[in-house]
Amino acid sequence: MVPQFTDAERAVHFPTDRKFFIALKPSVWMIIIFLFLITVGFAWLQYLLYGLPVLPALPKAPHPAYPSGFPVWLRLSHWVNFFFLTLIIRSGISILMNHPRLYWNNSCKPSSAWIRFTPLKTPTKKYWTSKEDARYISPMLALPGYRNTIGISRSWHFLTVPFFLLNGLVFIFLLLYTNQWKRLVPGTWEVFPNAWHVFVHYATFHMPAEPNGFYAYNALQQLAYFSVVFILTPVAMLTGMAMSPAIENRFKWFPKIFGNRQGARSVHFLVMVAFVGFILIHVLLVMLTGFTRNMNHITMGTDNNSSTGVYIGAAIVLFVISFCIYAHWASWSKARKIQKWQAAINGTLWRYTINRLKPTSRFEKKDITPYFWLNGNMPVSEEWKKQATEDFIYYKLKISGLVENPVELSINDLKEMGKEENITMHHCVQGWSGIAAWGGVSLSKVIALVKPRPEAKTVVFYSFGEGLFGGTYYETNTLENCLKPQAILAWEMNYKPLPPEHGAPLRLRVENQLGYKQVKWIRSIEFVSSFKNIGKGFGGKDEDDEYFDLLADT
Ligand SMILES: Nc1nc2c(c(=O)[nH]1)N[C@H]1C(S)=C(S)[C@@H](COP(=O)(O)O)O[C@H]1N2
Ligand SMILES: [Mo]
Repeated sequence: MVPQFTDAERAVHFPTDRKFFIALKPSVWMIIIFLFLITVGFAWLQYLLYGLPVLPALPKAPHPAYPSGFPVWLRLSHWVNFFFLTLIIRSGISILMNHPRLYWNNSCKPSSAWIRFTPLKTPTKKYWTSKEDARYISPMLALPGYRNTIGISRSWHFLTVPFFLLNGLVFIFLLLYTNQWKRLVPGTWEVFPNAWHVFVHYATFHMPAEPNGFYAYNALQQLAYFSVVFILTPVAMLTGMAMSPAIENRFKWFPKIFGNRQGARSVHFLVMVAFVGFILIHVLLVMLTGFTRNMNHITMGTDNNSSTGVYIGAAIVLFVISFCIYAHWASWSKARKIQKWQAAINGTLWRYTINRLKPTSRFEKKDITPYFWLNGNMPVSEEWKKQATEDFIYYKLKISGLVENPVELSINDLKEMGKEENITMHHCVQGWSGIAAWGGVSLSKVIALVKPRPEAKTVVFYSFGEGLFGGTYYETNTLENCLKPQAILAWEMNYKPLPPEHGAPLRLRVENQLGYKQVKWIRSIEFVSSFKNIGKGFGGKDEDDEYFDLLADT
């Protein structure tokens, strides 16, 4: 079921090489083998030397110290959670494949990746963009799948996250409000040795004696559920937030909880792997330990062997699968709606919270990363090429639109206005980052010079280069955002003239925004009342053509 792609879309989204590929660094293999040996290996050793450990008896009937049965809110939130988690994981996989490499360092040099989902260890092409580097993923596995679909996959991811969170908060609140928390929160440190003893059973292919899950869980089960609710989910949230430029620019310490932005991204991925691992084992054990009874627990809230629970469970799973098929269809037929919904919900949330704080974070010289990925098609325009051969001495930046004083400025004119220097982190929407020193004129000075009229609310930056599907690359920013201290027009990168591949002669830096706002090869600037009449009207080339986040003013 390949959507009706045009030829250009097909070339981008459905490349000829669609093989799934995964490679880990040897040191990562060593860690996995080591972890396997100290868990499964020791379990076997203990079993062979001392036999199976004895497990404490757990109640099989109502017990005053344990909650009894599963109230309706708990059953509901369990399935609501399943629904949103499915969407979050599937869209997350799509996002991951847009930059199919994970690192522990901010430099993101391809060869430093600890895991990659592309056969290309080190790209050999001189101008190799991160959009070219993206990999295909089957829509059976990911939402919406295919290649270079980050706009739509992010829309799904962020549309579902607030509901997933809300459901989780209601769940935790009711858990604590009732005595159901006793199911998940261990009452004694004995839970650790007991969990190990249960693990020795599983690892050596013995089923431990079953408590009745209606009243109590075994120690390993309890620890697993506890970790999912109280460790995995919060870590997923924190690592997700640590990747955001809006947060990093207000709270520089935040990504450092995980080392750096890439550490956060790697941990975010590992949390996903843990979730998937948990779901697989959880479902398997539900099946192996009295499937019909267990299904009645979690659907009907009854503790018997009638087949109703299995039917309801199957119906819910069918519903979730149907929704995934619908979401696949909607990703192509209703992409604009999904993009707008996402912006309406999260844009509003952000506007009232983080956006009110001033972006400030700056880095130091020692933080500058030796590697900096490239993105965007190099300009093919003759005008730019000619100017490039002349070192841009005849270049004139045209500033027009709703201003009192339209101007044409050479790079020298701009230099005379004074230089601002910023060492900042670049956050590409696809996942990579880099830290560089940028030198250029503060946008607020340029704005003061041209004197925008009161109707001017938005600033458009037009490039010499083209977008992924052709046509002039442009992005807009609110006038307000352009007045923030970190907004500069840069002609220097790392204390040297801006190299052609990074946007010579002039590029935008607005560090509280994602990478796609940092227009390279700027040809002209226009002040307008709204971005609605520019391009397709969504605020930028990537928003127009690739459904990127509509967040004009973070
Ligand atoms: N003209 C133009 N500017 C652009 C792009 C583009 O495609 N065309 N891509 C953007 C994106 S998505 C990123 S991540 C940054 C990358 O900047 P770099 O190549 O200097 O790393 O440029 C931004 N500016
Ligand atoms: Mo990007």
